[in-house]
Amino acid sequence: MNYNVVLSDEVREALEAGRPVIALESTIISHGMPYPENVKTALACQRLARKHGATPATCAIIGGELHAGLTDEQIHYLGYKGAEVRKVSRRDIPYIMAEGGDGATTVAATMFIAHLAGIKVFATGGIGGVHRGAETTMDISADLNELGRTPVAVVCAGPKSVLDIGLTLEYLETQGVPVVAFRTDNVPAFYTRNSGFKAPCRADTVEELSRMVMAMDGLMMGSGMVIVNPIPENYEMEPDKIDKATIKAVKEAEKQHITGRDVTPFLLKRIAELTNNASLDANIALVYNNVRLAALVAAGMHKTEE
Ligand code: PSU
Ligand code: MN
Repeated sequence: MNYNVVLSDEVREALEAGRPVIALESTIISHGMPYPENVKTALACQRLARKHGATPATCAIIGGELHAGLTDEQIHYLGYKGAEVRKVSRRDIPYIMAEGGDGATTVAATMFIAHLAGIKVFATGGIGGVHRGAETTMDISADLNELGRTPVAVVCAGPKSVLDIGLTLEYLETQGVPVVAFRTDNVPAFYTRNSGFKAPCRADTVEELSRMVMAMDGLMMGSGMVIVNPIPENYEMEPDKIDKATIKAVKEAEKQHITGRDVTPFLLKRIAELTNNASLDANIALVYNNVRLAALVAAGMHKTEE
């Protein structure tokens, strides 16, 4: 077995030269969006990262090996196979490695790979969190514990409304994870810019964010951070519309006894269907927005170091 992360040429060269690199996840490709939009979006994210000064390292497990930096063919493969590819969170890594299998990595598993590779900033759409009803189901994403134990900064558009946002923030506080909102006082809720929950801290410049990541890293805190970046205004969805679709999807999931790793992909798919794919356009726009910010933050860390 190969315990080293397999780096693409571009990622290896950037890391060796000390140039900015950002991680990108792959569950969003296989389970988070339909084909072919998923492949198009993943490739566009990579171009966008480069444009803003960072080398993209899309992470996944291929043939039992951990990868940071994929070829276009590998991205196409994960997107085309979609939900047939196993969704891999931290707990699944040893199994997939031992089997020599393929896996699309969640935020938790991508953070793990990014850290092994020496990558400190990571962009995605939404992180997992504490699900509504977690007081009985105990459904709390492994993403939150990973944030408490792995020093990688994750740029996202806030917890999705399928989650209990208040409990997600409490859990992150317990895990010692900073949640910093970019240019807003409130925690955004993925499709909408304001969840109604006040953010624990706020930053108005990329430089502040870069310095926060450097502090986390320099102090060797051993834990990560969340940068919440609200969806661009022109893509924001109507809270009512998204709430209705969310409540319906959550009820359906309960009724159909959807559990474990299937919950989040089921909810994402149903909400897209119930909103006639308006949620998909919003999802793509917010991911681009996050990739851009992550690239600037990573590049900013290098500037500040000089
Ligand atoms: N939220 C989204 N899109 C996604 C996910 C979450 O809006 O694609 C994916 C991410 O990969 C995240 C994972 O890490 O779902 C969380 O799954 P779970 O709740 O099973 O931990
Ligand atoms: Mn879960």
